[in-house]
Amino acid sequence: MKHRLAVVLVSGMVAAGLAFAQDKAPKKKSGDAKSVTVRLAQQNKSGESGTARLTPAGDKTKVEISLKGAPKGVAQPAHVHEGSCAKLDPKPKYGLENVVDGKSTTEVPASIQTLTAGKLAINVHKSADEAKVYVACGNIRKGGEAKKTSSKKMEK
Ligand SMILES: [Cu+2]
Repeated sequence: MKHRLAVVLVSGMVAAGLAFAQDKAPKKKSGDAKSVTVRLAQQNKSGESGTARLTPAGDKTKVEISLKGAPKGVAQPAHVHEGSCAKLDPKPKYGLENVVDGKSTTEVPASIQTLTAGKLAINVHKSADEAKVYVACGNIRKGGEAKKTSSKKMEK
């Protein structure tokens, strides 16, 4: 009797566990790689803001930065960093072409899945001499928007 109860309990738990696992499963894997646009917000009152467009190019990703308010003729270093704009790892993860007159195009040796899967951010520095000053930054997130949370559960 007691034994049987235990079996029922265990199988119940297994079933629950499976249901839980399946609940988490339907997250689209790699598959359809679409381009992602990252909004670059100004930092340190730079007056520079814009976008970085990430377009899949096979196992690489084309990153196109477009900034408004960038100083004319100044080369501004840009990188992909680990972390978020609020808390950036100062060591660049991937280098990007310098932003000149607000424009920069780079092919980064990482797939768009890789770039959007991790906690990465794109930032632009004021100049080579003043690289410590960040002028714009944007967090790379899937789909570009952080809105569609998976909270299907509905809060009441
Ligand atoms: Cu940087």
